[in-house]
Amino acid sequence: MHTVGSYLATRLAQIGLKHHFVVPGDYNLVLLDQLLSNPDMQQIGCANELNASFAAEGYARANGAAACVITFSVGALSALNGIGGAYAENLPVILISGGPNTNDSGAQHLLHHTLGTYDFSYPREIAEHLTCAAVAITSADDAPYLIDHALRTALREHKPAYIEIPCNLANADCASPGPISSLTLVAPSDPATLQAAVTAAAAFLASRSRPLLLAGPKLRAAGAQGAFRKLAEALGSAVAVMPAAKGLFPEDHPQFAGIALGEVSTYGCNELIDWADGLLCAGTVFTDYSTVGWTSLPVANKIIDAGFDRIRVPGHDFSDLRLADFLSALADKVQANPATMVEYARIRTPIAPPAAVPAQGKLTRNELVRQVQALLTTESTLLVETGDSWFNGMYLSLPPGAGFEIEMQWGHIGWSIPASFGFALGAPQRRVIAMSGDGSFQVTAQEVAQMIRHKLPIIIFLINNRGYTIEVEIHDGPYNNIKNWDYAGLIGVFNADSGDGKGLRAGTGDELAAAIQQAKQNTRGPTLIECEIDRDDCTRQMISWGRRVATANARPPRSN
Ligand code: TPU
Ligand code: MG
Repeated sequence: MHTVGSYLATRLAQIGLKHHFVVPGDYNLVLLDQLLSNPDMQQIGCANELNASFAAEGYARANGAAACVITFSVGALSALNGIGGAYAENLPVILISGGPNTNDSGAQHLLHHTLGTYDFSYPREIAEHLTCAAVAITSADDAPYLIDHALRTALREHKPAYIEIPCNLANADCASPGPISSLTLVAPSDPATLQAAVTAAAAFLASRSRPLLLAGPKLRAAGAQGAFRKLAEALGSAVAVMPAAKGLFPEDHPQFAGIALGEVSTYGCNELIDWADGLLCAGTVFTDYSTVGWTSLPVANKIIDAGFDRIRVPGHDFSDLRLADFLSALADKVQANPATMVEYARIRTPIAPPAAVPAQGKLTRNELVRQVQALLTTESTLLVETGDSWFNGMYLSLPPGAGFEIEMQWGHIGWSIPASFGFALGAPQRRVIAMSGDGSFQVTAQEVAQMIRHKLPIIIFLINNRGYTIEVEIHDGPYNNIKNWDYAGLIGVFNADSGDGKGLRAGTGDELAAAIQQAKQNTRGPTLIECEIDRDDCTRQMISWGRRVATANARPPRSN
């Protein structure tokens, strides 16, 4: 026999979760006991709900899905920020909230952790805006149906879901789970629509003399990386990759033509996109950031927009198709046209790696990037934080198999620390490396303590440039100065009476090289390397991008 809580635990384990992230509270304690009773899942405590939601977000990146369990209202409202991030980044993170005792709903009772009114529905109502399914269970009878509905919708849509379980129902008896395939089966594309879409797309590409492929971040949620590669190899064109899709097409592939970010693309890539007369955009997301303040938005009649479940070819709009089905079927139909590849071979000049600077000299951003590049291997996954870390990371060359994670759509500073913690638990075989600015680190620093607790050998490059430099480049003011911390010293604080975290400081190239050596040897905990660089030592790309974004932000209101 199952309880509501053990039913949920079984389902979470069945969809592949080996961990769930929690912050306890009296509304979820009985539920946490029920989840603990499942031997296939480990419960992972976090310092606060924002961090727990980002840890789950990072875990979902590594593992395909994740769960975060928090208390009613006060816990949920903090976690919902990371849930918004999971929505924006297309990750099925399940937010599970404890809820009030069923006897208090509608009984004119006031409860703690609420607004002090008789309304207990607002957390679920808010969650409705940030998830693809938000359910509040009100009886053990309906629990299996509602839990399955939320999980199934999240897995199919690659979006988060919210499940609220009253504190007096978590251990109430309920039905046993049915076959797991009822949650995970994806409906196939409609064959007639698929054929029509492929015919239209193949005709469009055949009518272009210079077709190009552009890879976007939704390729991963759509499970379409393999199909995209198959299409690239059939068409033989150059392949440009958006920063948020970095790593989804191998950078050592002969057709890889660089990172596409408007005027701050890697060398030759923007010129190639301008020169192309037909673009197949697969899983792309065009925002003010990814189009560099709307300066590189592709013209609609020049593109095929192949989205997660919608394919638009000029003059056509097909929906309810699986992107992987479309790309794979199109690969079987296209005629090879390597024109953009030939052109790219003409204009590309191999990018010289940044030169090593005198090792005793003051540490520069360039030298830091050079040493991080040398650290990357097939086993590495690099997580880069909002700020110049985005730009420091996106132009690195990924060795075959290396991973890259960026939260460019939601862009919440502080994401990378809890997300690397979650990622490392979800992918224990990977060498996780995080790059974060000082300002971002101050938002979620406590989660380094969980890396210590779980002995995760994550390497954190903490770039201390004494402030919010990305904001300086967009719009400067006194608000961009922050209180300096002893970031390296903080690790001793977190180790306290037990722990093998290491905090190191690097002010020169030599010191950085030595610190990286120590970090590699520290297999029993995280190593934070505080890299001291000048406040205005930032990428030229962030300066140009920041100016364009500022111009877009400053457009005056349209007069009616
Ligand atoms: O490399 P650098 O100095 O730019 O990075 P750092 O030091 O981490 O500073 C990041 C500054 C920053 C802010 C304050 N980037 N974006 N923001 C705006 C912002 C505010 N609050 C949240 C939750 N997310 C944001 N992106
Ligand atoms: Mg900074």
